[in-house]
Amino acid sequence: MTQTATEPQHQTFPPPADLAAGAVATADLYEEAATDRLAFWGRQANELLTWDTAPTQVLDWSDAPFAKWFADGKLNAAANCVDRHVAAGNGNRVAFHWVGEPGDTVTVTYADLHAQVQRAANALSDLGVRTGDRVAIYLPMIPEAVVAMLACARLGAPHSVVFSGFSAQALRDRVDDAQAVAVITADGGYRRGEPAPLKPAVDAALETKDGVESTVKAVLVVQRTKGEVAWTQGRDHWWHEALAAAAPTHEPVSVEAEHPLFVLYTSGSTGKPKGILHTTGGYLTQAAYTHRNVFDLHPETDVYWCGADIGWVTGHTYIVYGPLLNGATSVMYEGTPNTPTQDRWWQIVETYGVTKLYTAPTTIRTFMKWGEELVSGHDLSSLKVLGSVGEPINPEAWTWYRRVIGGDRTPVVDTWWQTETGGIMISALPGVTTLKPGSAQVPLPGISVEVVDDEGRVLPAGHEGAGYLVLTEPWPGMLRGIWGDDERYRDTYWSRFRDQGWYFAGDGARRDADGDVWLLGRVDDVMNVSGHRISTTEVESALVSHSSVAEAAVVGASDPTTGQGIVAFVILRESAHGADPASIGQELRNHVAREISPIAKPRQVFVVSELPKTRSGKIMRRLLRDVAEDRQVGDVTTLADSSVMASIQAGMSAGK
Ligand code: 6R9
Repeated sequence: MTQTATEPQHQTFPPPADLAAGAVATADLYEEAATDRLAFWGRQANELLTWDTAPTQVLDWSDAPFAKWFADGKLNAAANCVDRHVAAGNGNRVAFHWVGEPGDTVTVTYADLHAQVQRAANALSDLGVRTGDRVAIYLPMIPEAVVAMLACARLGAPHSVVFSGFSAQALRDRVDDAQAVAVITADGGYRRGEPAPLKPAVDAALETKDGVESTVKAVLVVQRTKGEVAWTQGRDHWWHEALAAAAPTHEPVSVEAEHPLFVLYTSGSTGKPKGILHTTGGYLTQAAYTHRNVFDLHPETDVYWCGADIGWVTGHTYIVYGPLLNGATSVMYEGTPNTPTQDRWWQIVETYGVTKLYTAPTTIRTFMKWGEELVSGHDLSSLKVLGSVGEPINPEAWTWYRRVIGGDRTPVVDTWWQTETGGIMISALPGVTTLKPGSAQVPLPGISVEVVDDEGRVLPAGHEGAGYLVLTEPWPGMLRGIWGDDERYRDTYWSRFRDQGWYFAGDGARRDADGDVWLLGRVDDVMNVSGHRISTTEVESALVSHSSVAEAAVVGASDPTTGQGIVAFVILRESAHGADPASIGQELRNHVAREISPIAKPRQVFVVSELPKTRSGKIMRRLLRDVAEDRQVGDVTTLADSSVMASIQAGMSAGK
């Protein structure tokens, strides 16, 4: 495996002295966790959460791979996120500075959350929702989404948040799989400057299909856009009316640590989405611990902003549970970054004095594409730590993020984790780690990670090597299974390295001589060209290091001579628009050959105006592979914008 020889990758950035001096996490954490990992997690659980019954056990792994953490403890998630902060005298602290896309704003304090969550829990209970029942949440990014999740948690009714951009069919599939008894939705939300209706999708999803009735008995509808909605008497209820009619106080249900907190669906390599199950005590421990330490959270002074959607695990752990457990003040934004103008985010950072910002590489590269000028007009000096999540971040995007957004000052933490892991697993600590752009670096204290070869042999320390990323010890936030499918849980994660008892994450990784981990993308994204293993990320990174390229996606297309050939799809920067596609293609092929090696030289480079992405910002390489191999393009239903593939193909045939 060769390495991209781009400049930024070889730079390192020690922690800023002032940040290190006041950091909540110090190097001692690594030592403490290494000395006694379980005692370390026991301490985190006890210090970061408030238990009704304190746990005496840490881990029960006797029924592996089904873990029990803190099993004899009892607690309530909503009480931990809200009530205890109010009880401690922090009711007036802002939980969310919420910003609507049209420009309306709402300030939600912890006391406001407390009042609303209690009423919402009573309203759900009045509609027949009981502890253990599943509730689907299909809402835009409005404060009620947080209230809805916490109201479910207060009752011990696991929520299943379905991204509001998903179709009626996707909602029905998830409602059916979870056997949800209620849906919480809205009349609509704002997206790209327009009200986008949501309720019609719920109505369609809940129709009787092939004689099968949905399990949903009640639908709560938040009024957001005030558009016309169809109404099913007896089933549908306005959220504001139900809350007004509900009793104002509600006693949180104390549940066992292993009581299900939520099910969140994520796509696997096969068609049917997997309902990832998370439980209460362990998940919350990891959410609070990682949010506090990775973002160096000082709840009294920080203004934290995670730009994800609550329909994604990042929204669950780093908009709702982590920040609220830690008593943080957050920004929450409803809309898209370019509505009404492309500097909307920087206006928000400036207005609220955001100190910690967490987003995805795809968003960062979009901002790069839009140009630095949009940023330079804003005062972003409040920012102290920047985070990245969702895919490998190429060194160019990393250094741009640090330089342009972070004013050449802020650490950038690249955080590797999954829906399945519940919280961050691999990341630098901003006051401790000397950063290397492009590397997620080291497992957090308490987390055990290895890079292993095909036979499960751990790559020798002190040497460069590439292989598979595995998690060698259970961790508190780990999934407890796939909803209703224990067999699939064992097969998907625990069969590849069954003998060793390791969790297989499905990601390729490289370890450098210092022991730092570099994620290489999903293993199905690792290409094999003439017997050389080359990761899509590596080639993408090289392409993006060229001054003309804003964004790149690379796939391995079957090739009669080399096994696979590398096919690249690139979006050019504004400055390179109008360049001749043939000559720029040739130039980029040579550039990659120079940056990595001639074996990594793309067979073809297509200039496109957009890339197919899921709603969580992941490039759907499967679809690009279909194009590269000249096949009918497969299922596009999980794309954020299903018209992208048609425009790519139209552009390509025009260019042929
Ligand atoms: C949180 C989240 C999980 C997959 C994961 C990996 C990729 C996430 C990454 C990263 C490289 C990072 N991924 N963070 N790859 N560096 N910092 O994204 O969850 O949607 O379940 O995706 O995303 O491939 O396996 P999820």
